[in-house]
Amino acid sequence: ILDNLTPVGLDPILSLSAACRADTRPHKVDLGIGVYRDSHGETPVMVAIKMAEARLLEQQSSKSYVGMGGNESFNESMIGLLLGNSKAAARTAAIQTPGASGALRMLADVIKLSSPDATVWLSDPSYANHAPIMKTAGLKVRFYPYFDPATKLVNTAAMLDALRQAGKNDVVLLHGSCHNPTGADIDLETWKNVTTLAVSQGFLPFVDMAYQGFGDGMEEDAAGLRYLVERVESMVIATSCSKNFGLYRERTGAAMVVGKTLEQAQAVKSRIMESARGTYTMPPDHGAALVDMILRDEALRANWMTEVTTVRKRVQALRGLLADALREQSGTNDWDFITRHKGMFSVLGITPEQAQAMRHDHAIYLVDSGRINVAGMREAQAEQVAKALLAVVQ
Ligand code: PLP
Ligand code: TYF
Repeated sequence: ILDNLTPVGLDPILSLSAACRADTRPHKVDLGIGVYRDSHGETPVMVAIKMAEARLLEQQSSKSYVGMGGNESFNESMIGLLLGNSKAAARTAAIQTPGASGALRMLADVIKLSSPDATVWLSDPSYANHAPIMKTAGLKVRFYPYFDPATKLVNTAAMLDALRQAGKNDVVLLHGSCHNPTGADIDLETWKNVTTLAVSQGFLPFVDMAYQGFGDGMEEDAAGLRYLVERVESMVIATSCSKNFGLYRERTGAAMVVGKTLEQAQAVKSRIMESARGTYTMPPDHGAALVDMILRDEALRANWMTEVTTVRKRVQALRGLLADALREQSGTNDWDFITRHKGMFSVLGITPEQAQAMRHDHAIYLVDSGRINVAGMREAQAEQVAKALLAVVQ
């Protein structure tokens, strides 16, 4: 039965990291995979996580199963983190999932179950796994214009124009903040315009929030989502604790359903649990237990918020250093857009060939799409990255 399969290539982003690790040039720089690195080039366990882990080690008395919905206390905490004081929180149900990836798939499954012909609209470009996850769930995928190569910002007019064609059988996926891969976010006015369209055209908004706190702040990054959620009848949300809690490998995230009523949200949640049962059954516990402990403990929460602020400020500072180096070396302001991008990523608008030349000729690893992870660079490497970039675009 297994005779019909030929090997397939690995995930291009993950293979890029492996290629960088194998590169023996001492000056190599890994701007590929979206993982935060500190000024020592490491991805440390956050201090609040270490403290929560110590407490958990002491307090945990059983490793017995938790249940299909995961940790319900965590689910409630995550609704609070994303929706704040929004009234819509009262008609929201959440389920713990293996990362935002698990949430994306579970939500795609219930969309497919409820509306088999639904189309999911993704930004062009979007997170590399969005289309595969939606397609694997059997959904159709379409793209709306998003990134403007001329300004390196969002082409808001083109985006809204396209979304005017989305209707009741459509799902529109939006990045909550810190757009992956481009770094170009929509502003609050555009969130408002998308909200108006969702209400008038009846499409289902689907927000993927993978970097809350990495853009302008924990509350600020949720402002668009919170505007939207109060005004639409229903929507779905996928969220991740991989980046803002540094829990990557613990696979911690949640899927949320905002219904017309709490009963409707809970009914959809029961269908998600049915889908989870037929997929992985139950999510891993460890990461969710830590996140819940941190969000419910004032001191741990304050400690965590401080660390996220440090990370955000450092990435902003790195953007400044890179833009400064590019301005000085090129004698132009052409690269200033880097400081206007949010989160860890920036799409630089270079060609795949130029991205490959960065790797081959300069030992600087970035995705072929021209995306860099700004946090992959150390402060002292900004000049080197700028020099290589200007050399390949010449
Ligand atoms: N969504 C976006 C936009 C992402 O950038 C990522 C990347 O890690 C994910 C989802 C998946 O996150 P997780 O590690 O929680 O599955
Ligand atoms: O876009 C990124 O780099 C992160 C990490 O299959 C990632 O979101 C990359 C590839 C992948 C899963 C996660």
